[in-house]
Amino acid sequence: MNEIRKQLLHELLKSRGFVSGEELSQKLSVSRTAIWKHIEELRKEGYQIEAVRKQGYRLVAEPKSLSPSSIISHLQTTWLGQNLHYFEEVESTQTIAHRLAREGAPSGNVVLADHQQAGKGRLGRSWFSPKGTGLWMSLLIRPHIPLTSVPQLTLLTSVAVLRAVKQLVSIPLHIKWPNDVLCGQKKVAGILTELDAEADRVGYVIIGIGINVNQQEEEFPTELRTKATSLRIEAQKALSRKELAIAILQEWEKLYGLYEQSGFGPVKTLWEAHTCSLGQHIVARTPHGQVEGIARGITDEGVLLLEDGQGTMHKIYSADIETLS
Ligand code: BTX
Repeated sequence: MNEIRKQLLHELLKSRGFVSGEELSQKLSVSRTAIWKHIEELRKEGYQIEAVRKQGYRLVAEPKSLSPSSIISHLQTTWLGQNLHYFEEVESTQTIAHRLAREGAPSGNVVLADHQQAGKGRLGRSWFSPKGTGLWMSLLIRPHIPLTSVPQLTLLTSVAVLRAVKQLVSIPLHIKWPNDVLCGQKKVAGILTELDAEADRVGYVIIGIGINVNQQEEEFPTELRTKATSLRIEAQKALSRKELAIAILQEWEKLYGLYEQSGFGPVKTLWEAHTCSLGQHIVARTPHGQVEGIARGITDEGVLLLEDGQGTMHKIYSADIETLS
């Protein structure tokens, strides 16, 4: 978002009443005509701004949509999401984030869309991403970590999502290894981590987060109704996608700060406190075959440890898991 517009919005939000055009033009070091032009731009984004002669401008209401300015103006992060790319419709926010990364965009760029026509899940699966009801976003991160540590970021993200949702609504949530946030047995959010790497060096990571926020049951395709749910269905009230996006970005930056400072240990502890996968008899379907056993824990790299009936411990890097009992 344009820097002047960002500051202008900040001034309007700060003041409960009118702020004169003169005062705004002095604070922002631009002409009063420029202020008026930026006000017009904000109105186009859905801000309701009252203008009264000799009194100035007053913010009456913020847009209900996921407009980037309304997110950034409330976002208390230092780097994550400060560069926010919003689209009404995209194929997949992952694709756009990859393109930005290849073009050299810095760590912390975020892509957000109101609707994805071809939302991506893992292993070539698709992610149902209807218009106006969910949160579909991708974070571009350039971490200084070895390739083997990338799964940690998926786990960190699931903790950030769960904690952010809990700030807004009190419903029971748990994490299913590696990437699902569930309410009961149904999936409310999914995470897709993709990376670009050379040898053992991570170039960048794109972390896709998909959350079913305000869908009603009948809005899900029939085949998803038994396995998917939304926050609205569970909480029995609609939630603000904007507030949720802000909470996720803030939680994510905070947890990542902890991760950079103290390593994976503290994040691992939080993940373990919220997971439903450990101690369960599960079957893991991996790209190399199926393993059945008890989920004993995760390693310091975020890899699942599965003990089979013969007592052999298997390291599961990527799989779909199903609980058997
Ligand atoms: P996954 O492969 O673990 O889950 C995909 C599976 O989940 C599908 O095969 C389907 O059974 C089910 N599913 C599809 N859509 C939904 C939904 N809306 N709610 C619940 N279950 C569903 C999970 O992959 C990773 C999803 C990441 C999505 C984000 S959205 C922003 C970013 N952009 C993008 O294209 N993908 C990511």
